[in-house]
Amino acid sequence: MLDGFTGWPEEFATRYRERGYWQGHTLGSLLRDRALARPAHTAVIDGDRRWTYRELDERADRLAAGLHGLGIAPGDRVLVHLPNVAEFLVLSFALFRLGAIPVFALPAHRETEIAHLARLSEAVAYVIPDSHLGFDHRPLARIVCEKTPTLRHVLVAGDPGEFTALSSVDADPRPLPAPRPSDVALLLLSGGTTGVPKLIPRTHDDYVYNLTASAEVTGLDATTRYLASLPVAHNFPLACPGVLGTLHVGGTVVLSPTPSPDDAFRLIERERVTVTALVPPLALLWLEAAEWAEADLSSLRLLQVGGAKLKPDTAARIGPALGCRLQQVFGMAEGLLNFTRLDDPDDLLLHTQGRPLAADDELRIVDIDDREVAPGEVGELQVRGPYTVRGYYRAADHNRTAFTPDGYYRSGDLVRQLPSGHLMVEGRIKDVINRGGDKIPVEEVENHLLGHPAVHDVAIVGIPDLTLGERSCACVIARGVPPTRAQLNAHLTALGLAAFKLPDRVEVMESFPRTGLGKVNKRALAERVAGSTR
Ligand code: OOB
Repeated sequence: MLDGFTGWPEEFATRYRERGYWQGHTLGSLLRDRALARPAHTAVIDGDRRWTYRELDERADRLAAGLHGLGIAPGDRVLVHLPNVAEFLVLSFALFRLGAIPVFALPAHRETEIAHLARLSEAVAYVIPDSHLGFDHRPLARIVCEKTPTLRHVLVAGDPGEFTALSSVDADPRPLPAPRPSDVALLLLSGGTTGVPKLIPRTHDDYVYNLTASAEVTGLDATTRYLASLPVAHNFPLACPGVLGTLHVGGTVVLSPTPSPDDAFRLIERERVTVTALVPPLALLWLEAAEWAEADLSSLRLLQVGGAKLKPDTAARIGPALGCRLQQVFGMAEGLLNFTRLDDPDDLLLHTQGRPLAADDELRIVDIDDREVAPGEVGELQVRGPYTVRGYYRAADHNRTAFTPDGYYRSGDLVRQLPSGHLMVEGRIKDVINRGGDKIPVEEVENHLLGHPAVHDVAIVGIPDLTLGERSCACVIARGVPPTRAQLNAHLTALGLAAFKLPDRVEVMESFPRTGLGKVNKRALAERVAGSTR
């Protein structure tokens, strides 16, 4: 078993097997089953490339053999930093089959995040595109190599420069030791915890359930043509039901290089896309673009929106403007997924973030002392269940506070639950800013800002924003001449921080409001900043 992985207690594992959540399949076998059933059906479309199920399946086998030949062994971690390209799928299935564990980084991540993920996971290989949206990944890989003693290979989709071309890692398929369904299959990045980013171990058993059950509530079948608009390294477009759920039902995955209406609308028309997933700010952008765009979007049947709270008035515009049904999704990489159902009445569809996927998702809504609140009241959502993890990877100390002694994950989200089981997300108590679906780990950015010579103290708070839901504001107590936003952001960029984490605004002040215990009172601070005009 992977060290640093907290599994489910035996009694729960037995229950989840008995009740059919864990069926003993691996992610690698899922593609094999489809390839046997419908070999000539198109599995994936990426630009001019169209691969059938047979082709994707064979490529995954050849790459698995090639990676094995490089010395990548079952249980080894491989840091995957690819955008929405067909190689992402081949590589993922190759690793699943080999039992090596992909660590999925987001395309926006840069040196700080990547070096941290590489070291935390002790990655043996790092897989990148040559360049993506104007950013050359090879110089970044050079730095990551210097900082990561375990890294033995950099594999490049495209022009490899001094590294190895991913396309050259290929060998005749050979029998490989198969992973067990209870093994960790992948590591996802947490959207928000304190301190440094955490990794979330997902097993074959639990992730196969995650994507299979998601495909079912989303109504996917072999006629589905799913457009991956959001970066597929994220749980939502990856497996809720996303690209993996689509392949599981034998549908077709269409990869969009960006979620912009320009790219996505063209693909929806050309490939007759039926389903896609967006975060709320992009849904707004699509609504605006649909007013003037000439593309034919009539094939679109369902738009999933999640990752951040969707406003009811935006939700109400989706059906009429895009000619498709809406599904709200409130999920987390740690596990729990909530979906509005396809036959939900409008009031639930527009005003709630859905209800849990599994009958065995155990939800508890609690007050500050972990006592359950009265039905319908707002409290923190805690959850355990057949696809919700029991611990972050290699984070024993943090796990003691992030999970309750009886194994519930403390989501940090404030919700209320309706008698129907549907949840409404009302806020959060974790120190994360949700910038339109991009999660900013506040403490991490504050720590980097404290390293700037003109910063004596700093506290980052969210400020309401019409499009993004919220933006970030860094409140700074200066040391000497107050720093400008440009200077602070140049500092963070030089450290190699993902761009979405850079403060949208900087406010210099003399002091921070404090709580009785002397901690920064972020709520009062946020009110102070929201009150000042700019
Ligand atoms: C998804 O996953 P993560 O891990 O990036 O972020 C999880 C957090 C949740 O704890 C919650 O704070 C927020 O994102 N969130 C929402 C939301 N969906 C996620 N807040 C309000 N309304 C929603 N609909 O974001 C994610 C994972 C799987 C599917 C969909 C989203």
